[in-house]
Amino acid sequence: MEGVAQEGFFTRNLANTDQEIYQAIKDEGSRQNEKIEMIASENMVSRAVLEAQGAELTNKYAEGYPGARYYGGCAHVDVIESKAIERACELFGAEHANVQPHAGTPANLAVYYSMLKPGDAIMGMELAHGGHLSHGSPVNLSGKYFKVSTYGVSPKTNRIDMDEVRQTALREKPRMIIAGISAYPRIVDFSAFGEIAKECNAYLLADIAHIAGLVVAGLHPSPVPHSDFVTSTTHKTLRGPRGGLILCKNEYASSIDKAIFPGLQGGPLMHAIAAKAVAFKEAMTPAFVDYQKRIKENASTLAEELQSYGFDLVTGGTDNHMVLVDLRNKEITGKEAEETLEHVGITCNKNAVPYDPNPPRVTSGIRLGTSVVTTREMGKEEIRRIAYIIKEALENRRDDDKLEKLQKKVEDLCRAFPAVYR
Ligand code: DSN
Repeated sequence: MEGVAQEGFFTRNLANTDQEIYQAIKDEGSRQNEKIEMIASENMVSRAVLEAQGAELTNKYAEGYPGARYYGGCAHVDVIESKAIERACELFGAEHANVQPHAGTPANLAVYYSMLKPGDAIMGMELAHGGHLSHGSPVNLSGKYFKVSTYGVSPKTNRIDMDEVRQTALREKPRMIIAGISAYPRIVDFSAFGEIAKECNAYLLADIAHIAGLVVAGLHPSPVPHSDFVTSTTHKTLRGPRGGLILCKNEYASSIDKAIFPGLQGGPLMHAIAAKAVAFKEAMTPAFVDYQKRIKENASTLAEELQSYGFDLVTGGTDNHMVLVDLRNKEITGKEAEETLEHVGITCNKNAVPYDPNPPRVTSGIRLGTSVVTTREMGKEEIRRIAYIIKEALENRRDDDKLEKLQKKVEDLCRAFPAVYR
């Protein structure tokens, strides 16, 4: 007999259960479809990844690892996590993978926790020059628990200066060096980082959160042969669900696994791990390699077009999926640019440029990425149109009629390249 409280529990859908949340999700789906998404750290997953992420696995506790769990009933989630681990290792040519980190920052914290003690010295890239909060920023746990030194980009080239990295490392003697970026449009020389880490007897952690897809496709040198640890998110160029990943040599496998569980996290999110496994499978295909090539081509086209309109780009161009625009010569702040572009339907983020005179909530730049528009199959022609809209919007930001016309152009583009899950 069905109890009143249970009625429809297994059958009633979200629309009939919770209109407010259902509507907000639908609205977000429409926003994603109707706007041009250029946040460099975002992407759109396949229908298959989305399906795995929303599956019954959300019900399962599975603390521990495949074959060594603290709960019964783990036979099927063991299959899933084992596949995810196997695929991650194959994809990146790694000896060991931990697929449980909930996101990129916990993945980094787990690496620190596995090898370091509070007060140990670490060295990471200056956040204001394109590094990441979890690489030793004073407002992050990594900056509070460790003695941090930083390297930055050269004031002349805006590129990482490997001589400076070496000198700082030899002087500061970090136990761990972090090579990784979140706003840097050029190749990271992991091989040179590896040499420096060896010379000063430091561990090397490479954080490839942004560039993992390019690494898989062979379009950015892999850090795996040069690093003790590699961390990544799974949702940026890699185009999987939101989540984290750690790769390491076998000698560190047990320390890393213990650092994630029981060290830092409790139960793994098995639905997210299933979605990671699906994304890793997708990333093994020639279509994925082709997709990464097109991301890079689109970023290069965007860079060339913006330069032709007189925009200054940090480092003068790009080697990856992102373009960092220095807006100072256009006399507009990053904040104003982000707001203006949002108004016409292009979503991006304000971003500090190296040696930025403006504070982080204002900034002098914007960061633009091409992962999402490339997922929508936009190519060079569409990128040219987007660059034109960006230029026109920023140069006519007080002209409401003009902005309205540009908004229509964005809508036309989005209609021609739909991104709707069915
Ligand atoms: N928030 C990510 C980014 O935008 O680069 C990094 O954590």
